Amino acid sequence: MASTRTQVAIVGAGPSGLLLGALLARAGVDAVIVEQRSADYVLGRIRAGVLEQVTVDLLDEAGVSGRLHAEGLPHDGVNLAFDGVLHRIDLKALTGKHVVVYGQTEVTRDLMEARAAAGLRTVYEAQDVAVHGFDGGQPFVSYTLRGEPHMLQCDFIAGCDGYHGVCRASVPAEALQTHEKVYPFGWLGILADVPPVAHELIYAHSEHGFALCSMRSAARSRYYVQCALDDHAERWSDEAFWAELKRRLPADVAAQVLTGPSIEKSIAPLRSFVAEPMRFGRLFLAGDAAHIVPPTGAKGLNLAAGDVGLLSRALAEFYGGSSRGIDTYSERCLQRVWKAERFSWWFTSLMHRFPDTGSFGQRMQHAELSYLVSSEAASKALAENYVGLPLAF
Ligand code: RFL
Ligand code: PHB
Repeated sequence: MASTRTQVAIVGAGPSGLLLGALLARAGVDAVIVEQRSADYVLGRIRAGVLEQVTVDLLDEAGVSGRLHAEGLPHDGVNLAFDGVLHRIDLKALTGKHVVVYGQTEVTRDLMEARAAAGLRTVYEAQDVAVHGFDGGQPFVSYTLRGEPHMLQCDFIAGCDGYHGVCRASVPAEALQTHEKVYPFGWLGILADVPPVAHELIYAHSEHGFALCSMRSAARSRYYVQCALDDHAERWSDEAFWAELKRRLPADVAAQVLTGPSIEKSIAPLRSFVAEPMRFGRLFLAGDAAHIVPPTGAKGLNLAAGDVGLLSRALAEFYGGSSRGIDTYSERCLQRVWKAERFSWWFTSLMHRFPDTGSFGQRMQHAELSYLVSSEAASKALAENYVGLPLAF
């Protein structure tokens, strides 16, 4: 069996694993990433689009933000639509901050390219990845590559392998507390090379269900509509999608939607999930491996970035002689995670049509939406959460 050694073995080359690898490299800590898919497969997943300032700062720190600053779209506001009217929440005026629209695919590509250029090791297409010995002093990751068994010895394992990964699943059940809420709908999303309908995002509440108008660039749009959990993307023609989207938007906005062939169409289920603690001996969980939010608040990727920002500092401190950072990692992450869970759950509950909401529930949603856009205090609470809460470094 081929055996190699590193300081930190990172499982998963999604945004958490790649950003952690970049931050550790900057801090002089050696890390190897083990990913079960190919780089092209990872880049083919269309996901997040909105970056908080905290995430942009971490990408700056990792030295991978050149294209993000050149091509990312800073947004000073976000729109809520209901009762046929668009209401703008002025993020900049309310918080002094903005968000940047730049796709997760691009963040991932930038991180992968910087990693390859720096000659840092990533093992793609690793089979049968397993984590061992993290409750003792000699952890290691085993995997098979092109039929050959491999062993990666390390000081620490970073579980950056997403919700379905092997790391969280390897922790003894009694050491883990999990909290979960599954929502009774999903999001059907499409990507199309047409200019976006508006310069800023539109979150729309309507009697036909939720819709979101987002974008990747001035020429590429990303749209979503709430759909049934048992729906299938193949059942939706492009024409049916555009018609459904327009039905859920204010008429004057719908009239401006430019349509075209979709280049991607998929359904994502909505879930809230937290596993705690986020550390077991020498194994740390980060990003979707530890927590999931429904996408309504655009928090998933940003939480992942925050986790690895804290973890990279904690590990650098450890090699500098202090274990304070790794000892408080889980607690500091979870403080921010639970607040983002609350915001994402609240925003999801407010904006979607629930199958079992009666007329009273619908009136409550309306009253809250109308309060949100007419009270500066309420708008500010939304804006403060949307641009992102601070990290407890
Ligand atoms: P990922 O991206 O799932 O990456 C995990 C990686 O681990 C690999 N892996 C394994 N590798 C080795 N061995 C194993 N046994 C492994 N098992 C899995 C996987 O192949 C993968 O490469 O987790 P990570 O890095 O923690 O990143 C999390 C983000 O991807 C996620 O939170 C966001 O995409 C969520 N999200 C959004 N977040 C935002 O901040 N803003 C948004 O606007 C936003 N929109 C979204 C979203 C997620 C969506 N979907 C589809 C879930 C919109 C959508 C539609
Ligand atoms: C996206 O552009 O994919 C996106 C934007 C905002 C969200 C979720 C997804 O809240």
